Amino acid sequence: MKDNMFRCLLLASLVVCSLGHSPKLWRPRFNGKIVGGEQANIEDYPYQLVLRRSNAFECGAAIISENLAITAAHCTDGAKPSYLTVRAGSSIVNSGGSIHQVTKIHQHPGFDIYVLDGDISIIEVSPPFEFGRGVQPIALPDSDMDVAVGSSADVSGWGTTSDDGYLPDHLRHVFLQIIDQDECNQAYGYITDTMMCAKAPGKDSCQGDSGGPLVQDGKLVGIVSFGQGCADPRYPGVYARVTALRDWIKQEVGL
Ligand code: 4AZ
Repeated sequence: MKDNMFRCLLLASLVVCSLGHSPKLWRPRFNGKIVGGEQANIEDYPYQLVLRRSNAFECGAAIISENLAITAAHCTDGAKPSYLTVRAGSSIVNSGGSIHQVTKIHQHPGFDIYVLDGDISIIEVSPPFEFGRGVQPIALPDSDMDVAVGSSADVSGWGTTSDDGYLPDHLRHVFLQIIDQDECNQAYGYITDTMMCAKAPGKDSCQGDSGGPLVQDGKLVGIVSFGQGCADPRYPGVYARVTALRDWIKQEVGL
């Protein structure tokens, strides 16, 4: 009897302990998307790049001219250009398209690694992109473009399909709504003028989408920057606000 009780206790603690070790097992999972999005074809997102560091998937990026792309500063921070390459013209993260060496990094001088203020880098690549059906630049917005609260924007990438989830092989995208700056700051407390927030129920960018494009009306309005978790209704996704960084881009590379 005692023996049996001991066995029960042992079993119970094993169950409790293993639960304690894998709490994520019990978290709701969103169904296989960027988070909550769908598969996308590179021909519909021809500006989308894979940014690789030492040949491993690192981040997203977006083509802005024949030899320039934009990504997040936190994706290039501390890297030598020679460590970085981009893949253009492929829906698949690890194959196809063309590979281009990064030759120079223009990291925003105001980039702050702690709060991710000014989270933008322009990268120069060689050889230049060969524009075609799956390889095209995305237009930059004017600095006075109105990115209205409640308006829709399209984010794409090869990031995880749930918080701490799997990295998909195939490009995905999802539509989000731009949200009010004060509302976003209420969630985080350190939202600056170079940031912008977007969300939608059950939808978000996620780990690995960083550096990738958020597009509205054919213009690059945001760069995936950070978020607390993914698709958590309390925490919108945060993007570098390209309109606020527009003058720096012009000054830095003349575009
Ligand atoms: C990341 O770690 C990341 N939900 C990017 C975007 C978001 C969260 C995390 C936004 O790359």
